[in-house]
Amino acid sequence: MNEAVLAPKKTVFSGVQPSGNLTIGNYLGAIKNFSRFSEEYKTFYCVVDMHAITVRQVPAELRRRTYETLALYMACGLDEKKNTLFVQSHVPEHAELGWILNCYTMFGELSRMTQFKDKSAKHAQNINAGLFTYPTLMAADILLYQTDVVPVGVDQKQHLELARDIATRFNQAYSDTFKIPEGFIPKETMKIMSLADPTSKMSKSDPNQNSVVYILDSKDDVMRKFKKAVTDSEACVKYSEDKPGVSNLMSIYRAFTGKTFEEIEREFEGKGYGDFKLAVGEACADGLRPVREEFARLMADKAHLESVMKAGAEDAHHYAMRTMSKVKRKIGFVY
Ligand code: ATP
Ligand code: LTN
Repeated sequence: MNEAVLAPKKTVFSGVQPSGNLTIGNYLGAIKNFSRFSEEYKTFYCVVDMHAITVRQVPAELRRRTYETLALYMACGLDEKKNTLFVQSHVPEHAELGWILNCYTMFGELSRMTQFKDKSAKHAQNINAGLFTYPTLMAADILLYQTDVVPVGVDQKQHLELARDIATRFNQAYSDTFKIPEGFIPKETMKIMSLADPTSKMSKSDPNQNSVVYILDSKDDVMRKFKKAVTDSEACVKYSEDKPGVSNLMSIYRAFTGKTFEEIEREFEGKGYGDFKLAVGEACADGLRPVREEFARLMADKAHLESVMKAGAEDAHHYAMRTMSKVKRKIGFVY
């Protein structure tokens, strides 16, 4: 018999928080890459609502965004028949393993997480324990499914390394229990920067709406935002570390058109930033249009979204239970 038929598929897991309107950073850095794994891997894509409540959320908005994030996964090309799409709080093993892993994670390790430091500065009135232990819940998400590959943006690299450390520590204390996951961080789009401040990450929680292009922005909004994007005074389309504004726009243009930096430089030789920004806006709006249309269609049928999340949770639960029973036996719980 053909060995390839017998070999189990490798597993992919990733998650997005339903904590705001998704940006082209989320799209290019994460979601757009998810579908490349659908055929050859067993894929789990999760809407991580339990992570989202580490920051205060308006309940009705959190609920709406949970549906929207699921619909966006699907609109970005994730077929529910080929991918397990689900909501984190529907599979209780995430919280269960999260607690257990808290007991295998050091205070010092969590204190070094830059996302915790950034978010505590931003939400000084609400530095809750969940914000602090956010990375152990993320480790639980990943390790529950014996994940091989985790596609994320570069900002999640530190959390991923912690997940690997926790898994290694647990495996060494008992015996092999968890797969050690690898990150998949595509170089081309690993960090899309803010249009207003190209030295900081484009983030869905940025209060300056002009600095962020949302996946669901209208073409007019997309064009207006790119037109206003901060560049420099040189008026020369060239990729360079000391030209972060233009370089960021070039990365976005490359991601939407598939052109190389050299091709882009040639295309805009002798032309000003005005022409270039117009072209970036067009390419981005054209790339997002099918996603926006499909999203609107999916959001009009809530019952279908509910059936997708229900089937996804049942499938995920089946795999999560297997890991949980192994973990409980190893640590000495009466099981
Ligand atoms: P927040 O602003 O609320 O912290 P976020 O925009 O960083 O949120 P997440 O839900 O935390 O969004 O991230 C979802 C995925 O998108 C992650 O894999 C993250 O690495 C990726 N991502 C987020 N912003 C960017 C960006 N600007 N460039 C590339 N990838 C990004
Ligand atoms: N922490 C991630 C979201 C997230 C995640 C995960 C990503 C939660 N659990 C598991 C990959 C794998 C974020 O803030 N972007």
